[in-house]
Amino acid sequence: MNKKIMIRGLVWAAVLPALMACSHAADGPHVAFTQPQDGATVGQDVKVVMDVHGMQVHKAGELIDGAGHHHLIIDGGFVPKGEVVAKDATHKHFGKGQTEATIHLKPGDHTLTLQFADGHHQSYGKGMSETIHLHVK
Ligand SMILES: [Cu+2]
Repeated sequence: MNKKIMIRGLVWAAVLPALMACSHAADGPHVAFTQPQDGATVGQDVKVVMDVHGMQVHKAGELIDGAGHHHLIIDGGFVPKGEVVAKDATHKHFGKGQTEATIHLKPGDHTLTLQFADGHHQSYGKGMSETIHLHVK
């Protein structure tokens, strides 16, 4: 009996990471929110986990082919390719190469856009962005 339950637990431990893996259909480089999920209801302090596929995360400063860093844009949408991402209260840069952050949002409905940009903060465009909708309690 106990053994059966243990085995069931082991099966879940093996299956869960696969279920949580990136569900993007895109073959090319792209970014994705690991957390939170699109459409989620969250508290005002939101833990965000940012992922990139097909490119490398590198700290800001120098231009490196195939590398860049994450940005979060609150209620703004993606930044067109080549444009420098603004730096203000609603445009957050993760120029140290961070892939996790906690941001504060006011109650209500918001969009959160993950935008990858190069070492000079020049956007890689819509194809390297993802926008999700959040409801903040
Ligand atoms: Cu930047």
